[in-house]
Amino acid sequence: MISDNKKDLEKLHEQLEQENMGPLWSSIHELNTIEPKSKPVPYLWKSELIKKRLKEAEELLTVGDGADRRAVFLINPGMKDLEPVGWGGATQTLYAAVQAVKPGEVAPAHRHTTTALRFIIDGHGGQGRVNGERITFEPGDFLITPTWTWHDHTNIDDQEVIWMDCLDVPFTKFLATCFTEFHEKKQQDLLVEDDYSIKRYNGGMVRPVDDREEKIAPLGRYTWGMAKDGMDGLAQMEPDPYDGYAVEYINPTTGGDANDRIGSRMQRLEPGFKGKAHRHVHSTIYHIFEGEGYTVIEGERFDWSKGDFLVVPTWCWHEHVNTSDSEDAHLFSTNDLPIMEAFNFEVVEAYNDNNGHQKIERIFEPIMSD
Ligand code: GTQ
Repeated sequence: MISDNKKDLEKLHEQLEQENMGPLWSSIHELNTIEPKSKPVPYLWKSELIKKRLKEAEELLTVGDGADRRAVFLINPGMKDLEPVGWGGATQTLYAAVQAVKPGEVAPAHRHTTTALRFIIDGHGGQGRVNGERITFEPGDFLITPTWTWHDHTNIDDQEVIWMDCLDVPFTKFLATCFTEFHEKKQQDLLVEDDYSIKRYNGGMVRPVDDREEKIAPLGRYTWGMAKDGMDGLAQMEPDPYDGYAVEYINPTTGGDANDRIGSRMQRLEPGFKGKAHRHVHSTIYHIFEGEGYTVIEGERFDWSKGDFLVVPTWCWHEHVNTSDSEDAHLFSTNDLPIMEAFNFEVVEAYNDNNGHQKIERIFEPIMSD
């Protein structure tokens, strides 16, 4: 029984709050949720808007001369009160940003315990140095700089280069586990020949014999061609009902995710593909690399096209559709599956009603650039 003396109960609750305590009897359902309740909400950022703001930043700051990086990060509206110091959070674990490097700029070398990866969106002169290796960046490439690996970036072309960054910032900030170290030099020294790790993995699924031992970043660059070949193979068969032809980037010495705490995928939705809905505990950030279509999340339709970013938070029903009848759609995505799996949290559920499709009840209106 809980007393019906509301006044005295409220007084006790206030008293507890002032004394930095709380009444479990009135908040137990907030603690023990029947199912996961995500603070981050389904959301979409348009490419044009992000690019416009990046362009404005180009006028205002120079990378390597005052600014360490030029990147605009995504803040999930549901995360706003969780991240009062401005470090961004697209989901409760993952941070994403779009970074621009102008010709000749050098983003200085550093390393951090937060884990990082990049997906090249546009431009041809991008280069990175990772633990002493110079790595070429081309559009469609996926690059990793896992925990505590030195990294700096530059652009040797005459056109700007832009890419997506994804880091586990919200996760490491919440745990307060981030250490960062700045390199004494702006660009770290080259210790091995250029594209060393790419040459070592030229064969794809055969590895140099000394990589029997586990390494954190045996391969630094996964080219668009590798992902494309993988999807081309799958495309000779029936697509997965939820994700079409989807591959994940793996560490060839462990078979696990390429990046230690972030999962990454590339998926092809063939023309007219209409995926079925499911939900899972892990959260996902999608970058539309090519194509157009929409994703229905919890009954809301999110229309997307090339360059947009979309978030599917924890435990939200979602299904993807390619609206083109002639062009493939390619979605790059990052997820927190490695974190969920490490703690046995992952659960997947298929949507069984209505032949696997949600009813579209709302259409999301993104903020557009003016
Ligand atoms: O390029 O090293 O978007 O350290 C956030 C933190 C990019 C980077 C980000 C970083 C970087």
